[in-house]
Amino acid sequence: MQIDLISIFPDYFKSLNLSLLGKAQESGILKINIHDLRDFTQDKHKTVDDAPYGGGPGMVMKADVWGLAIDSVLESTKTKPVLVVPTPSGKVFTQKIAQELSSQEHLIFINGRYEGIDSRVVNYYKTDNRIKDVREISIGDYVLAGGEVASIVMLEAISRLIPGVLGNDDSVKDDSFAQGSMEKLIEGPVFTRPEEWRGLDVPEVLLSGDHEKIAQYRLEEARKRTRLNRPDLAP
Ligand code: JAH
Repeated sequence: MQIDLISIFPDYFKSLNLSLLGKAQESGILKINIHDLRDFTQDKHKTVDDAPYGGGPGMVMKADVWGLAIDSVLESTKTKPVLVVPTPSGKVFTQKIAQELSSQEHLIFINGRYEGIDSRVVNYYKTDNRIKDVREISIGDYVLAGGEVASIVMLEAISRLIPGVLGNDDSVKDDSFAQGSMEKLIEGPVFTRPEEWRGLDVPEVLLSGDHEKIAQYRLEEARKRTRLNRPDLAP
């Protein structure tokens, strides 16, 4: 998969060279390109924003600069990318959206700052045949200072679903089991050695070797935790 990210703070994406994502790039499964939006300005002050029409607080990012930046990525590829726009006004990001995006050939993330990007940019690319789809996505009901951190969150969720990216495919299988079954549960508690720590014991059933009992125990714990922390998911 190819991923292009455009931002006025490209250094945010240095973290994508670490861990899972770094390995996926080294192995060639993932090709990540970072672009500095200011490279597409045309004035000597490298202006990326201007006052909002109609007045109001803050600044809006300029459509012309964004248009040149996105076009430059499109001119460098023969693919039809999906354009991902992190915004608090988008549809909420879910595991299902992560799965959909993980099967795409090419994603472009455009990262706004200030009060956001001139709305004509998204409208323009919605009807541009060079783009497969435009997805405006929020990662939750809070406002960030810009889209960069939301892009990193989405990229981590997406890339671990790409075959070969996660070293151990079993943990992805576990996710899809939790997703695919009729009852959607959050995971219960987990334990590792030592058996006793500061007077706290590991639940006996997990040491029993009785896999039937263990599965039963984990299901009940997952249900308890789901009722307590995620009543919205509880049956
Ligand atoms: C803020 C551009 N829900 C996550 C999210 C995503 C993007 C932004 N805020 C929150 C944002 C300012 C400018 C995007």
